[in-house]
Amino acid sequence: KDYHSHLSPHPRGEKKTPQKNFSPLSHHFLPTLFLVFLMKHCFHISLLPIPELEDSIKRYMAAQKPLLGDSEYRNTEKLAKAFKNGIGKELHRNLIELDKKNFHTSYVTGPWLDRYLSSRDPIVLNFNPFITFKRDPQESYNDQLVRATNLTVSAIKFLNSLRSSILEPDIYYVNPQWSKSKAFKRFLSLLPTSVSWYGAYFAQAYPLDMSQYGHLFNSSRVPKQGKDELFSDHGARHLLVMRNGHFYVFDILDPIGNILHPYEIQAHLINILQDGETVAEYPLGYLTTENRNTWAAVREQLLQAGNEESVYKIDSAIFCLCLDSFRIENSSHLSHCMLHGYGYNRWFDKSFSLIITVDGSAGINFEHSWGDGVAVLRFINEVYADSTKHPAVVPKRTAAVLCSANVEKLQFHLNESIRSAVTVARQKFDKQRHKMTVKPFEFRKFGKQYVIQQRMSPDAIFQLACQVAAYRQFGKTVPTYESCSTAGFKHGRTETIRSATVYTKRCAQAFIIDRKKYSAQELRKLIESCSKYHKFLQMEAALGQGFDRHLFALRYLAESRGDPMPEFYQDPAYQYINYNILSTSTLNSPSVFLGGFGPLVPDGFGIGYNIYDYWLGCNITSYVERDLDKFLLDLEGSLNDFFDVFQGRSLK
Ligand code: BUJ
Repeated sequence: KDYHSHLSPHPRGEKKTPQKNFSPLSHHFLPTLFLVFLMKHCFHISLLPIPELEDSIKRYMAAQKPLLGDSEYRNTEKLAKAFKNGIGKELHRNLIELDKKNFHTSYVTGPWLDRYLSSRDPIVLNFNPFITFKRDPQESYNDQLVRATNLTVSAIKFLNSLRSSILEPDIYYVNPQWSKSKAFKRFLSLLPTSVSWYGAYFAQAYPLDMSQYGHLFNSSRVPKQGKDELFSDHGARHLLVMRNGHFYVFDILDPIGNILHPYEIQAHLINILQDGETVAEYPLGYLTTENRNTWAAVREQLLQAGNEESVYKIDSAIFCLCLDSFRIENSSHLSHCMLHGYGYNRWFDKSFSLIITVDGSAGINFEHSWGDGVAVLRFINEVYADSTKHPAVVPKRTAAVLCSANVEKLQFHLNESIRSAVTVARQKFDKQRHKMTVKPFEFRKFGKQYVIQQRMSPDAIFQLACQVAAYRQFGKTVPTYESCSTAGFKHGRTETIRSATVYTKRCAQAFIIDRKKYSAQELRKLIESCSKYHKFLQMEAALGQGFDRHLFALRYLAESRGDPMPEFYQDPAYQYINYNILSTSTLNSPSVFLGGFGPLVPDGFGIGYNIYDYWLGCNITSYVERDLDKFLLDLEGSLNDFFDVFQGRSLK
């Protein structure tokens, strides 16, 4: 079945291969993925593919269908056709030529980075996501100082592995029990290097792009007028520590890359904790919460006022360790703390900050332009595993001598103009953060295992529940973004899964408007069709066969050629589909407790979720509390309805 066939027959009249039960995790999907990777390897086609323009337009129209009325749809169809046969064709040809000339990277890397760096919106709340670590299973290790030392040491061990090129390749394991086993590794080591990759492919272990790690350490986003820049200095050996808005640095590596003794690191942190007891009078961290042009201007003033060296030390530090001075009260407080904090003890421009509170809660807030969730998650997993299995320091033991000579407190010369910029930034940030609500939600009636038993996709079911909840709230299907990694390709970043579909719309209407008219069996069929189509879209996106990045790159090309913006992009329907009311992302990890990110639009939701074996959970952000409570109730209602249907009960 051609899943886009509800729109029009395939223009060339070609018959598409049947696509059944495809999902990145299903068995049907894997041979395809296997073939793609094998081909990539054999023919050295390792780049993200540029989809056929015709396919992108078809996928775009399929995604528009549930969002538009009949006449709007016809109008958009007309514009899409004209684009496909006119300027779009030329742009597409041009994009392919450019891509061929830039063999070292993917067609989307430059434009996507540009999109991030050109945005003038504050990065906090709008871009930087957070991910928190689970607590250390040994409660006494959750002491702030002990945890900060252990996580820092493990993070530096990761850095050293990366620098010595001994970090194991990032691999997506389909059968982790087998392919991660010692026996498999032994089998691989016996193969000649030239064919060992094939061994990995046969074991269904797929390598992922690791180029983003180049910006994980020693890096910062630097504000500039019009477009920011990414800065890295891999020669720097110091750690940046923030405490109550004060900045401290100390060399954590010696000149040949050896890490300081863990108890020495701990002693430095004790010094910092003792020194920075009161909040700085003008905490410069607030400036990183500003509009990027405003911040760029103040930064220039900072440099001119004689702070170049201190600013350089912040930018080039290996990473930023934020030692917060309060305890976490509940999950919602934890999310607020990690997503935006109180502003004074953060430097949001840093590639990532490791944040640790008094009760030992720990998390990462990361700047998004340089990398995506997959890279950060691997780092988090390894740091968590190492810090809990091989802790560098133990509780209730500290270094005998607390030498503070090696810790430098950064000093700044601030003039009136800079001081007032800090005050203004603080006022704006405080206003904005008070508008933000974050709430976790847990559903305990079923999880991954149960949905798999129903022969459906867990991800599709959660996405469908969001669609039904949104339909209840907005009375219509709304534009939805689900993030999908394309790290399976060289320099791949992400593609969008458009989880609002004609199938989910039909299903939402059945559950909301006509709920009593349908039998449980009929409703189950509707859910099944959503699940199948979602799995298909998920597979397309993971293989770089979505439409969002392709259309985005063509638009970027038109802009950079100085062309007038094609009518296709001026269509209100194009603007609308990119006004994503629901922004969603999921991750699955044994080390993660919570995660989240702000909504993409002021009246939308940011939904981070995870589907565990026997339950599912999400963490939702919104700027309007009232809406969020209702959304959560509707989400729960939808999941309860699905459970009734799965159990064969009709709806009441
Ligand atoms: O798509 C992209 O290009 C990148 C996306 C952008 N966006 C945030 C807008 C979707 N970025 C990511 O997807 C990174 C997100 C990283 C955080 C993910 C957090 C999800 C974990 C939630 C666990 C919730 C558990 C709740 C338990 C009660």
